[in-house]
Amino acid sequence: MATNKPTKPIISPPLTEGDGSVVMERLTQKVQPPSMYQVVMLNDDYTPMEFVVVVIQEFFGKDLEAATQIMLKIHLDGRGVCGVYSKDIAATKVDQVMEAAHKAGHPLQCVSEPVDL
Ligand code: TYC
Repeated sequence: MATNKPTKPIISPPLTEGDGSVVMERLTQKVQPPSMYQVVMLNDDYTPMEFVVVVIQEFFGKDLEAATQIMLKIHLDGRGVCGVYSKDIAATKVDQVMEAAHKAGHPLQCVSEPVDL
């Protein structure tokens, strides 16, 4: 992991004073929001446009029009974001797309990457 983000408050051990009294020190730290990952699909010269559109509809919950726009963006720019998820869900989406592409005999590639905040 690139950053070390504490997510829980830290409570230091009690400090005992000379007179027997006890001082508790609470060091609060901000809880970070969960990091999010974008699923990026990559262009290639062989996967049919229709297959990409169906995959985007099926695994990213887009309608035909939105899926077509995303596919065309990938075709023109080389890559495009299909959705943003928690790390685990993004990894599952990548696996699902790669498996569907492999089964259909297409070289379609898909990756997940952290969204920079
Ligand atoms: N470039 C492909 C073609 O011309 C279509 C394509 C679009 C492939 C998006 C992959 O992620 C992709 N058939």
